[in-house]
Amino acid sequence: MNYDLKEIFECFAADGTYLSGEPYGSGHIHDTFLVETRESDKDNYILQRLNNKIFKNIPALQQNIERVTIHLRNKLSAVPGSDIKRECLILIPAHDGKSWIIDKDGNFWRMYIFISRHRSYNIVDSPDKAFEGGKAIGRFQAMLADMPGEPLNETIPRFHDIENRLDILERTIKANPVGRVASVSEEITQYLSRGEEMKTILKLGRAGKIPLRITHNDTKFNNILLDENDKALCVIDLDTVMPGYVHYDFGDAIRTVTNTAAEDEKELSKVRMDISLFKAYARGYLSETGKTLNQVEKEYLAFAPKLITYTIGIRFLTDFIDGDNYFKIHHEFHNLQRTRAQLKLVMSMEEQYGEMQKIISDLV
Ligand code: ADP
Ligand code: GN1
Ligand code: MG
Repeated sequence: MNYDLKEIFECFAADGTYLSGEPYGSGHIHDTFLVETRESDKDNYILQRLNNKIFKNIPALQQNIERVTIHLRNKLSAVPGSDIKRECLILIPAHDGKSWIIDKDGNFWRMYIFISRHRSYNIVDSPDKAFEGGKAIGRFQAMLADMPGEPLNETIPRFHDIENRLDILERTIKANPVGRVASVSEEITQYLSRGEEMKTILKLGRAGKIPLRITHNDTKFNNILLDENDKALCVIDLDTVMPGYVHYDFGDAIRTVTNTAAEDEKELSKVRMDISLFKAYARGYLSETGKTLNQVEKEYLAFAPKLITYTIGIRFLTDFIDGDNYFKIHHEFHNLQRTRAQLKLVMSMEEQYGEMQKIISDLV
């Protein structure tokens, strides 16, 4: 699809003149473009066509992001030497004052300042980077802990609720809309056999042992930008910031930080969890949150990566059976490849679970 990026850019009250616009990044949800401006002393921008099949209420989504980014900006302004434009996302309002526009074809768009001189990684290759990732997410949760006002809108209902994800998988298997079920019977068996154990966090929440906090809910490592020295810079992709358990953020970060291969690695022997990266991330994370988390939250941190890797695996499997309607894919079996790689990673975590528990208990 070709969009008139210049015309869309000009709907926003940006500083600078449109020079060029190109697809950018490797997100699975929105269509993201980098817009460069003509003037070398003006910001560049990230323009996004929002996926409104997935996010059904864009005004509610944008309201969350406005609140969160303003709160973060206020916090950072009080820190001497902070670089606001790079340490927190800044939305550019449209000329009507709203933080999004609808184009003539009914597409929703929003625009952020492009965070300059950042580094973004899909695979993490050193404990130092993992540690910085942990600090970034820990600090993010800590800064949002005192955000005033009503709870945030639930932009995707029951997003990490594993009972919900298992229900959707079972319904999709029954419907078998594109006839793929028979081809994935082994994967279905493997995933379903772990279902009961994965309800642990939900049960702790229901029993009042772990609180709902403001969490990010999509902490894969490419949503954490590092600076030119590979130090934590900014947490991006705020679409799913809403009430959640800290385990969701810890788990998703570990899923991506510790994987020795890509999320969609075809060669499964390359996929495993690197425990040294687990340890480094946990150290960074607990250095920022150790004082706020309760005992039960801490105790179950080691369990969280299995849960979230499993949950994302279930979602890839469901999307494959459903005919690839949710995640962007680049080839026919992409979601299946992702499903298998996540399962392999769950197994690697299961093998190293004892060590993970020991690392956490030594740290807390
Ligand atoms: P998706 O939900 O599709 O993953 P994201 O909001 O994460 O969308 O954006 C996709 C990619 O665009 C990110 O992974 C990152 O590389 C890049 N990106 C997004 N916002 C910014 C920003 N403000 N500055 C620099 N890069 C950004
Ligand atoms: C999506 O938006 P992105 O690409 O950062 C997805 C996450 C998955 C992830 C898997 C809103 O994240 O939940 O964990 O893909 N985001 C949404 O890579 O569904
Ligand atoms: Mg993203």
